[in-house]
Amino acid sequence: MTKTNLITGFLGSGKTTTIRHLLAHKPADERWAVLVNEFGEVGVDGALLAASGALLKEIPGGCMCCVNGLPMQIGLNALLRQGKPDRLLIEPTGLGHPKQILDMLTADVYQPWIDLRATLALLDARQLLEARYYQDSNFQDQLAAADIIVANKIDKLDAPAELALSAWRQESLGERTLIAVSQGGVAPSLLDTPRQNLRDLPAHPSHTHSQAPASVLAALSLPEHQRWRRHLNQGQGYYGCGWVFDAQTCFDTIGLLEWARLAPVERVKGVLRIPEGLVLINRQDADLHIETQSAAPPDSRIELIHYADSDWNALQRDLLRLRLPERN
Ligand SMILES: Nc1nc2c(ncn2[C@@H]2O[C@H](COP(=O)(O)OP(=O)(O)OP(=O)(O)O)[C@@H](O)[C@H]2O)c(=O)[nH]1
Ligand SMILES: [Mg+2]
Repeated sequence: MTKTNLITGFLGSGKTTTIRHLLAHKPADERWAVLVNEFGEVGVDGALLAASGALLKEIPGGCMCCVNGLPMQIGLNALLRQGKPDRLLIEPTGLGHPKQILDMLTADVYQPWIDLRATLALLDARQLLEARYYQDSNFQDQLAAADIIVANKIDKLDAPAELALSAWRQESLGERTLIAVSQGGVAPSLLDTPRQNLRDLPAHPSHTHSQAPASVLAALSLPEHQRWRRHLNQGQGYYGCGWVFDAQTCFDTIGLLEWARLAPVERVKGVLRIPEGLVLINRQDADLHIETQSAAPPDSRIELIHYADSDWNALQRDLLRLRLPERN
């Protein structure tokens, strides 16, 4: 049986950062797998996790609790049967609700395969101060479903956020554990905590995505001779726009970083080719994280997500201008 944990938390709260930390600190003799599902069509978290060496399966384009869970079941079956991992970490989209996923993981069919352990919910306590977050049913359900609350980004907490966290703790934590960390610094041993939180969560039948189910399964690759492609997505009150560019497209590093820093959206994540190799860009509001690596990526991809529809054409025009002329 594969020990399995759900790593939930709202958009940009630090799920992928936590999974990267856990993978970097896992027992050396264990084989771990990650199933990651993203709101955007373009799938960037997989690229962020690619260097970790874990067995990886991505489900972009909506949330895996929808479309009868079919994409998730296919991904899950492939990982469990082919990979036979010792541990599986599942990162659902930050804009998804956990009930269907937990129901699926505890269904009879998975009993011989999955040993479900504690669910962790990442929380950026600054979001407890903003109605747009704390009134969001996904935000609430993710916290309600968790066995362990991981208050991440403590380096960023000011006095009001600390007060909000302490009030939330008194009102809502109950018997559960809360740990405060930065950069997802969770000890792997915490993953073995048994599941304790068996409360019945509300389902959200009205939850829909703009994409047809079939598109969720469609391989996201560029047709031959096409240099780039854009993908729009919408659901859960959020709007996303992602671009994929072919392997030859290379971007001006400084211009690209400025574009990513200033784009008037809540979330930016991408893995793109630059003259030096590749750049990983990960921005949640003003939290910007950049890493460079020397190997060129198989393609360039970037996703923007915002709580309102945005002028994607203007953003696209500026992004396209940052492509460097090709050297022969
Ligand atoms: N300052 C600070 N930034 C952090 C911390 N943890 C994560 N971040 C940053 O927060 C942003 C989002 O982190 P991710 O780990 O990608 O968040 P996520 O929950 O996986 O995001 P989605 O998958 O898009 O929902 C990135 O820019 C991270 O570098 C932290 O402890 N402190
Ligand atoms: Mg993520």
